[in-house]
Amino acid sequence: MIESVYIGLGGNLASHIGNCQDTLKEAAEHLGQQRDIKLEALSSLYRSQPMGPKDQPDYINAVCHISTSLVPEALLDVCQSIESDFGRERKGERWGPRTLDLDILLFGSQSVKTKRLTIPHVGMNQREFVLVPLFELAPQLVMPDGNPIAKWVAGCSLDGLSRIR
Ligand code: A4P
Ligand code: MG
Repeated sequence: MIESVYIGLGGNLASHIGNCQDTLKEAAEHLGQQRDIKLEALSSLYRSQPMGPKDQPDYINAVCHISTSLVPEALLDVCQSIESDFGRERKGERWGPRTLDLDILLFGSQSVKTKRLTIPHVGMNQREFVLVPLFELAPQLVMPDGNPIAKWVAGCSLDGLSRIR
């Protein structure tokens, strides 16, 4: 079965690819080149203030839409291997700076709750740097709680978020 999947991309450190903007665009392209994954769309890039520790650079965030026949755990493996390829180091600090973070936001209408994976992604409804690019790609989307995404976007604070032209 082919599922429609949304992935959140974020980063706030340069990688060997270049600055964060180039890293995110390249990572989305790279994702679309993997077996059984097709990149359907990438949102605009957004600059956002860090959630969590404030002593780190601003983030660049985006959301991409893919279609895939992979199961969720296999897609997570692909995402984590791309994060490593793009210079991601896990230093144990929660919400610390990183070159690339790929979060599986929505996987069709599936809910997943395993040791490695929680889908829908925890906290996505509260994060303007997820909701706004997701709304750009899928303005008619109905969120897992049954509310239209427009309602969530209208309720979130847009302070500290700016679309990069
Ligand atoms: N994991 C569970 N569910 C998922 C999922 N749906 N997608 C597990 C991806 N991974 C999922 O993630 C920790 C573990 O989450 C993984 O091993 C996987 O099995 P990680 O990428 O190693 O660590 P992390 O990203 O630091 O932790 P976490 O809790 O996922 O943080 P978030 O929610 O990703 O937030 N500020 C701004 N402005 N923009 C950002 O993008 N991102 C973060 C990280 C903090 N502050 C930010 C941003
Ligand atoms: Mg993460």
